[in-house]
Parts: sequence; structure tokens; C-alpha cells
Amino acid sequence: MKKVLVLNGPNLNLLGTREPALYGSTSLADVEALCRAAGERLGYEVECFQSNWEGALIDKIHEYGRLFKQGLALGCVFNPSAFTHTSVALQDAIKGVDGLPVIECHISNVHAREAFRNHSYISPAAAGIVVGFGVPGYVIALEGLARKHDPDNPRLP
Ligand code: CA2
Repeated sequence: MKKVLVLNGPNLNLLGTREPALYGSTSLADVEALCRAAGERLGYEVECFQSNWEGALIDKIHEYGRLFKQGLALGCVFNPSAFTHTSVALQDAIKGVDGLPVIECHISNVHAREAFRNHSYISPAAAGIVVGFGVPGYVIALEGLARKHDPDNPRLP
């Protein structure tokens, strides 16, 4: 069974504890359980990883770049959190692994918020973007990734 990475960036470990108006009241553990269940429905094994450290996120993208080349991984759903708006290094990592499809996912609509959130360093390297659907956006992103890989997957909704 091919693997899919659900990658979450800084402070998303705090999901559900504060700012429910922006990010909902679901915990990161619940988001990850939701993603694993969606992966199972689609026929993929979902691995979840969250870090507050840019380098740890980069290392995980490199790992999945290798798995993708070996035919063992399908791609990645990535909420880079605030690194979206700052990190040339994460854009370089995604471009550097060359081929791994990364779907950028944001819980809130970053385009309807402060001007500094309107720009993403990740989007130019992304295979797709899901923004502003709340936590269900992760499932939409997983389905989009699966559809890109195999539009005829009978498990797709
Ligand atoms: O909307 C998103 O998913 C964001 O990636 C969330 C980031 C934000 O910096 C991006 O602009 C948009 C922030 C995640 C912080 O999450 C918290 C959750 C609960 C309490 C505090 C922070």
C-alpha cells in the first residue's frame, strides 16, 4: 500500500486549544485520525508528522522524495503554517525532491486575512492548494492528491 504524508508545521500542535473561531475546535490528534481514516477509504497508508522546526519538515520532505522515487509514496498534504509566508527553504525542499506532489492546505482562508498571509512561498512548488475549508480541507486535499494520481480510483467519492 502506497504511503501519503500529512505534514503539519509550527504551532499546529496547539489546534483545538485556542483560536477556535479561526482554526476550529478539533485537536491535531483528531485531524490526524480523520486523515488516516480518509487514507484507508482511498486505499493509502497515511503517515502524520508535525514539527515546530523548519529543518525537521525539510528532512521529512526529503524522506518522502526518496520514497516517491522508489514508487512507495504517492505524495504529501502539507500545512506549512506560518512558514508558508517566510520559508524559501521549504520551497527549495519541495522543488529539490523533484516530482513529489505536494498539496498545500490551510485551514483558514489566508487570502482574507492580514496582507502578510496573502503570499505563499509554497504555492509555486505545490501540485494543488486547498484553502479555507477548515479541518475538512485536509480530506479534500487527500482526495485531490489521490485523484491526481489515479482519476479512475473507484474509492474516490
Ligand atoms: O490556516 C492555516 O492553516 C494556517 O496555515 C495556520 C497558521 C497560520 O500562520 C497560517 O497563516 C495559516 C497558524 C497555525 C497556528 O495554529 C494555532 C492553533 C491554535 C492556537 C494557536 C495557533
